[in-house]
Amino acid sequence: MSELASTPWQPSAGAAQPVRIASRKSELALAQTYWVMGQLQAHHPGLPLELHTLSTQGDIILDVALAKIGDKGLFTKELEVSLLNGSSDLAVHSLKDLPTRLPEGLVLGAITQREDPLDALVLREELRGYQLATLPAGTVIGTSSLRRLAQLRHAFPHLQFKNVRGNLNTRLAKLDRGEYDGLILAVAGLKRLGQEQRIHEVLDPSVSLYAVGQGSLGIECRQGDERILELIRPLADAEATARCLAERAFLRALEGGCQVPIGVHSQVQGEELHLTGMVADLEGRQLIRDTQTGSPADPEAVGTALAEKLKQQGADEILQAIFAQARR
Ligand code: DPM
Repeated sequence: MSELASTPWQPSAGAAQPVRIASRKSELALAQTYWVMGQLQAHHPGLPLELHTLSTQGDIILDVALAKIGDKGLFTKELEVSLLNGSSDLAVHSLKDLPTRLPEGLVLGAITQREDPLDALVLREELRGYQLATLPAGTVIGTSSLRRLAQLRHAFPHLQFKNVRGNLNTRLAKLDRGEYDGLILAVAGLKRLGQEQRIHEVLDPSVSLYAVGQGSLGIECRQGDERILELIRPLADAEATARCLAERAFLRALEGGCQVPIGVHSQVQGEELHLTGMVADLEGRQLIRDTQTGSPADPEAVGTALAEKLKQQGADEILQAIFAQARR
């Protein structure tokens, strides 16, 4: 009798159910999804993975200002539908594109370690050496983010701002064709695409706060899907999770989607979580900003308390005026 005969049958790794991963197909989205796939492979050698690429509304409607198409899940909805109808098992998003209220039945299974969350200025080559503060009056800066627009108008009234759409490479191509003098882009996206060397200036949070969740990836899956939740658990980063949950609770309490001038800056220092937030009007005339400190063990309480502070200073009135304007 061979001892092999008594060894229970073990399914080979290849026989496991493949994990079906939903992603947008832009170069940045794929770079992010490949990173997640690499992490899954490293933590679970032999786990079969299947990539499903989908287009979202935000990829299809390219000629309309982001602020005018509305915000609810512009870059995420089609991926969520594929989770809900069972054609994929997890979706990888730029966390900042993911609405703060998820559809019934889906959860944010993991928030990954954060890339630099700050924004950066990228200029035409001929303008090398300039910074936002020193650029000649009337210089044309491209962004479709109301958050960036409001804060930069506030700090640099001498500059002009123009809407820009398209994925990151499309935007850089428009800059190189001379359609803009400069662009404001997330450091995280530039780094992930290997375009970090194009950065001329990183915007200090004292000048411009970043978007909620910027620089982190959110992995979304079905609620109660224990197999997937277990598989993605090792990809969660404790500090990024505390910071991003505080930021998302802040945005949720202000009822803000991704297309409102709301920015944040967060830090974990030992047993303290610091969250700074701001709300501004579109002209950058009125800008309210404050800070709240609390425990990283209860990050959502920090975000909610900060929202309350800003509301007491008139944040609701500013946001209501913006919504009324958008409906017109
Ligand atoms: C959202 C905004 C932008 C993206 C608005 C905002 C930027 C639009 C623009 C919600 N999603 O930030 O206030 O620049 O005109 C997006 C980018 C990344 C994720 C590109 C970017 C990469 C950075 C990251 C588009 N979503 O912001 O330069 O992983 O956070």
